[in-house]
Amino acid sequence: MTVRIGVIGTGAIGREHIERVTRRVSGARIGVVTDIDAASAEKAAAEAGGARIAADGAELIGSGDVDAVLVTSWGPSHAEHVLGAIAAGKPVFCEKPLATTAADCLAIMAAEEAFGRRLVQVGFMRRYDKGYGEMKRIIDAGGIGRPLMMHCAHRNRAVPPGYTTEMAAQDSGVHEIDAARWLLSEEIVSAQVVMPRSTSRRHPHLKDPQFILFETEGGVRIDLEVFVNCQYGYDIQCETVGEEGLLRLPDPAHVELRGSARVGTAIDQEWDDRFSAAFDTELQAWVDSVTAGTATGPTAWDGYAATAVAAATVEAQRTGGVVEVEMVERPAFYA
Ligand code: NAD
Ligand code: ISE
Repeated sequence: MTVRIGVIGTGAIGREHIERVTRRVSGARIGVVTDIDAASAEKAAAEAGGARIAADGAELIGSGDVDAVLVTSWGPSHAEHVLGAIAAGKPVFCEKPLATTAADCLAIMAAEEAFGRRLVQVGFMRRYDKGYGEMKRIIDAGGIGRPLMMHCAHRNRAVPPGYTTEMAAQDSGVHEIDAARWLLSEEIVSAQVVMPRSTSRRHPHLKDPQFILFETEGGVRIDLEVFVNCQYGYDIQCETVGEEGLLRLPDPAHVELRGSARVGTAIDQEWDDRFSAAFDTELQAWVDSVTAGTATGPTAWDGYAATAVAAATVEAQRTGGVVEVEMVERPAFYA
């Protein structure tokens, strides 16, 4: 069976995923695309080897020639498309965030539960990165004993003018929120944000960098530096300290260059370089799960939890205090 995928949103990551499905993922092809920007949809349709263009997300979801839906539009539109796919009984992969409000995430969870089986996979690709995967296996096997602390950094070379202070939590830090929950198998219960002085290399409205401090239900402390105008590259760091050892996320392998009295390796410049292999694995896993008829990977609950923690973090940016995360109890459906 070849899964016929419909893509909603043909911007940066939409086009990346179209390319990946067309060239590197097996068992699927891009059948239909749509975007509110007609020129972007046309370009993407051509790149997909002649995909059909649907008028909008609703038409695409309802089409008989779409088996599964890939949502890569702007965050605020995700809930509408994901709810539409669930109503049509079609598997849906949604880029992060699942939705921009906890209420919308809860509506998605309720719809999926009413449907009776999982249809949603959320695009937290770090779970498919080799280094994060090894960290998870070792922590789960007790290789560093009981985890106590986690030190993380999320550095982007630069961000566009539309990037806001809140996005440090909602758009960038949300990856660490999911990774920490997943690595530690614990929920995050509070957030606090400390603002160092800002870099002069930022857009004037933006507070950058930021230190975010999280606490899990079991008392693990996580510090996260989000620095989205660091200038030198795309740099993701994660260190987990346990009672009997420490795990450090490996830097991506690059050849070592010796010359001019120095030794060094390249630093990836953008997220799509750093996590390219993880994205490939993630989308292959999604296609395989669609073929098998059993959803896998990050769930709507994971999407909800990440959005709830990001919301508390945004509140903490405003108040400067420790803000408790407001979350419902995990439904048995997502156990
Ligand atoms: P983008 O602005 O480049 O592209 C978004 C596209 O969606 C645009 O072409 C826009 O016209 C289209 N669009 C918006 N609303 C639409 C709607 N209702 N119907 C159809 N098309 C619509 O943004 P992007 O960088 O590609 O990000 C898209 C999503 O992917 C965001 O949620 C973002 O957080 C996520 N993302 C994830 C990662 C990751 O590392 N996993 C990286 C980048 C972006
Ligand atoms: C972007 O949306 C992503 O998800 C990238 O992975 C992240 O590094 C970047 O900061 C976000 O803007």
